[in-house]
Amino acid sequence: MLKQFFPILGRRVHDTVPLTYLDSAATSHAPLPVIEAISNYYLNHRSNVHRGIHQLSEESTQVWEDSRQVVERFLGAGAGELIITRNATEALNGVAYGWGWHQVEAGDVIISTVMEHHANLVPWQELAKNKGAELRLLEVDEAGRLNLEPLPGWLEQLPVKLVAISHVSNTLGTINPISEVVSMVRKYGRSSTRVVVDGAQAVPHLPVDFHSLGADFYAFSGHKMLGPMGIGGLLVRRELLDTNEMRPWLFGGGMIEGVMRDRAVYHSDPAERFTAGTPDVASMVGLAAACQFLTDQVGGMAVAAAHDQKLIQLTLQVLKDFPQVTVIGPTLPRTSAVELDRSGSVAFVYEGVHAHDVAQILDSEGVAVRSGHHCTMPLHQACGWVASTRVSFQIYNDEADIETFARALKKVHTVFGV
Ligand code: ALA
Repeated sequence: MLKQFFPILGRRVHDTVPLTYLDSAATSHAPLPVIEAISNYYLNHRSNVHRGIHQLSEESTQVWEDSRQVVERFLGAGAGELIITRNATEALNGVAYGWGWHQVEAGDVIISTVMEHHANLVPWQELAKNKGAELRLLEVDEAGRLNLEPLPGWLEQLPVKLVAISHVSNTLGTINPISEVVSMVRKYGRSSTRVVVDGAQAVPHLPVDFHSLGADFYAFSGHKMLGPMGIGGLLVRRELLDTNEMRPWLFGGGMIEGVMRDRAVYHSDPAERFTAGTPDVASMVGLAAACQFLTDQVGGMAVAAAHDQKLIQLTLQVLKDFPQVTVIGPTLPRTSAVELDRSGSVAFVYEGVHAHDVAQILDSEGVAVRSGHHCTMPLHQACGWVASTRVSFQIYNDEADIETFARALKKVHTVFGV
């Protein structure tokens, strides 16, 4: 029983009701080994990294570097390919400022999709606006899958500099075919066209191998994958670092080899070059502990993905008993030969009751979900939804949680009569 590693899941809310936590797509919980790793760092090793010639500083530097290696390996990245950030949003902004600011020019095209959460859309709007570039969005079909049909033509005919796409949609749950998109970009795009993947909702549930996916950039957050809040990363294809195509966007101490009165020489090692200022070592230690937990206690990401599929199927099954509920995103596999291409969450519209009211009733029964637009306003607008309610999962959720959710949802009907 993995729940025993998460003491917070044993608490009650509203004084009496046991908590049923189904909001892990917003933020997951951290298991005891992650909390203990952070606490152990503060109790025994806290000191600045790469700065002191004393034992604590050396220990701190060692755990910082070891943690980086653990995370790089967990995601199938090579040494130095991880830029450590506060979260996926900062990682995506890093692509905009560290790459886009000097690569994108007036007349260029940036392609994204209407299903992106705001972190993988607003930076590109800002970049396009500042550079005089055009932002084009791929649309979704009725089932909640991307319509990739226009992509080869756009890549062939337009000066496309960047394709920005989420691996898993935080609202539809759709798993996008990243390898297929990367292949299209390599086949039809220019040699300078880059692909950035927002992996915030994929890394917590799916095995992710950066090199196999073939993307140029891959962003993720620690707090959705059982790690601490305030730590995440950007994986960057090594060649882009070595050729200086991807450049630092934060400057100061720690990332330099030498500073003159009027200029500075930046560190040749990318692991250093992209770490300006004192880093959040404790959170990095916690993130590495989360990767270790997912590998050792959970049994690896294939096990996590299978567990996630089971919870999705159960949720889709219980929602069939609610004729007033419309599920958002794929509910059937694309073809009979493949698994359902969705992950992490099930969002729905409850006909006749606003999503915030649904969430409030669920909360009164101890069931924590997210309601509203989930930071995907363009998607909600495109699909004509005012708001939706989303249940989302992690490895600590079980069948009993879905049953509690289904019982609580019946109360919405009792209260609102619809
Ligand atoms: N993007 C996060 C979510 O989906 C915050 O809830």
